[in-house]
Amino acid sequence: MASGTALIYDEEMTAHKLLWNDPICDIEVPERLSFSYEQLRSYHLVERCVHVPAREGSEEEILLVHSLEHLEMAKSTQTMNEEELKRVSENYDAFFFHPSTYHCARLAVGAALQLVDAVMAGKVRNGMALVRPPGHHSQRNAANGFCLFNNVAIAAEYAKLKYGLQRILIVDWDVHHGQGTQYIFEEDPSVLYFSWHRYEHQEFWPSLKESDYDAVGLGKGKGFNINLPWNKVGMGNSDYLAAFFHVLLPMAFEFDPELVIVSSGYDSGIGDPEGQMNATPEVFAHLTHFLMQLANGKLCVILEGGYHLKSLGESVCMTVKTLLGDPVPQITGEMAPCLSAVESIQNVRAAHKPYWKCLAYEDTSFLQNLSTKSHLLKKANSNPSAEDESQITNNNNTVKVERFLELHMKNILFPVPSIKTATTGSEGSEYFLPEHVQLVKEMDETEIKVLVSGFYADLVKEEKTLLSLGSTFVILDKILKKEVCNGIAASPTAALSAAVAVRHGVRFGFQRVLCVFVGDMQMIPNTEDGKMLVINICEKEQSRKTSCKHYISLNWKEDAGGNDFFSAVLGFILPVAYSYQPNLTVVAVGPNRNLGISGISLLVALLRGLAESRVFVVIEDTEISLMQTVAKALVGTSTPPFGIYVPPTQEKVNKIKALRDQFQQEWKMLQCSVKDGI
Ligand code: X5A
Ligand code: ZN
Repeated sequence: MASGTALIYDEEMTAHKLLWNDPICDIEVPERLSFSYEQLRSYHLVERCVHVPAREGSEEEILLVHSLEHLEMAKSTQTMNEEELKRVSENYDAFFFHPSTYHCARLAVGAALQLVDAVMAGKVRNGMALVRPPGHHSQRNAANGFCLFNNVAIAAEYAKLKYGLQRILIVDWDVHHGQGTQYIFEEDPSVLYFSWHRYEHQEFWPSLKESDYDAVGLGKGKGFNINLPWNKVGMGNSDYLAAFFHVLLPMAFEFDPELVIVSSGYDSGIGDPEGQMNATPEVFAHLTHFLMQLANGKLCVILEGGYHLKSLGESVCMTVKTLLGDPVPQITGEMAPCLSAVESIQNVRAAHKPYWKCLAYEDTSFLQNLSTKSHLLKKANSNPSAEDESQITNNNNTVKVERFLELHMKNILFPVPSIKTATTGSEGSEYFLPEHVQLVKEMDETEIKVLVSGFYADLVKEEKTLLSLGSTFVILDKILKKEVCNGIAASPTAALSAAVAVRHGVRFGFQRVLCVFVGDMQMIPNTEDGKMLVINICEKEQSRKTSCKHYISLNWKEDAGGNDFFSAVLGFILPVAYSYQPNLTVVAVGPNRNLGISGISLLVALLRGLAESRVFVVIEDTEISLMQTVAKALVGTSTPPFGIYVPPTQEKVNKIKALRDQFQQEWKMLQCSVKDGI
């Protein structure tokens, strides 16, 4: 299994720059690259990555996507004087040529291809390429929006050709629509293209009809182009996360890509003059973490836009840190998507309903408006509401932005434990443990008694039960003291261990502990004080009714031979968990588990996104392969294979929908339609 993170940076790409006055283009500066790299250096991230050199992309490689005329035009600019350069530049919408532009653009293409090679050849697991000029606006025969060659599109075609890939996912989280990429793959079902973008009912550049949610692809490519237009500025962390939970991730898991490429623009981050959005750098850690669960972890991140240097640099660092497997920082702010975001999410889900099984049972009957285009909806929305507040405050938000980034600094500096995962085990168990897992000694009986008597006095009488809690305490303490990030224990009484762990965590001072139970659990902790949220995933209908906000029972029996649990994880469990924002997560796997190994490890891997990756897993099942796979998911430096994804049945989809309806008032990240009263 490949490990390591590639970083590609070549100072030569800073040579491309604007030589004359142009208020549209003057934000695409060389410092975007050098400052991001400096920032990576200052967080000591550079030395933790595998340095991969850039190279010039060959003419042949550029021709995989572009026309010969386009290539020849670009080549001819190398020897032009300023006046000539300016004249050619005027042929395009928002592009500038410099004598070094052609060379830089070839390096940008080559850097992307080097990254694909490093990942596909297994030299590294994932990586990032810092490149200029960017690529996603560039079209077969045209430069556009600061882009000359479409680096990401060429990388995808190259990967198809050289490695015979049949399914590639391109995630474009830049704030602009990568219309160039859309045009290139519009009819190609082997490339799933997802883009969210500032749209404002077609008022924002590039102001194209085909950037709207109903552009789903053409011919054989129908269903493989996903546009999520943002019709308001000020979108934030929860809007982006909701878009991933309810649009991109379900479709991506169903697509099951062999490689994921990110068109990684950070102009969608806070402070950016183009995007005017509010998402903080931490959100990019989460987005990266989600995408790392696809394609066996094969993830190539390639820089596109991003024009607020500080915001850009911090977001790049968040991305690389996450690629390296570091704990995922906690996200701040209220966890509820705004009405306009939910509207867009609902529209794109409805538009894609015919093409994706995970959306097949989507209720669209209430949507008489589906054919109503965005610009018509706009009229209905035009009276000022609370939602416009973000737009208003945005006018003078420099102070706010600086404050956000300052807060963020606290986050990125949280200590990274050198050993991340703790476990106890019998003699010899170190042989089946993945790297970076530390074996710890169990506690002795007296120590345990003292601890337990503090809250479960009755238990102190039962010697055997008591002893079984030894590993729970020892590991949990290491997590609480931040000596390790997370841990795993085998226990003959998983439910009890989990209950004790939760109480211990609350006594330690955690305000919110998320507790996920899988299988038959004899003991459910009392959730009345709101300091814990229990999600009980069991096969049998529970006698206890699921009416309380802090106790949720989810009946699930995974289909044999496939993993359909991802639909419940993305559509329900993660949205609830992200709404709750726990400080600690406890997962207990009891007897008669109703989920397969891949379902459980996917759950654990995704729960690493919460509580700064503080997760304690206790497994009753002594099956070595389950322990091993879950330990791998916890470590974060390798991705366990999640098996074959099977789309959920109608019954399952309806179950998720019913739960969503039941809980979306309490746990707002569940909202993905405006149907009933938001
Ligand atoms: C790569 C990128 C933006 C072009 C904006 C032109 N391009 N107004 O972010
Ligand atoms: Zn952009």
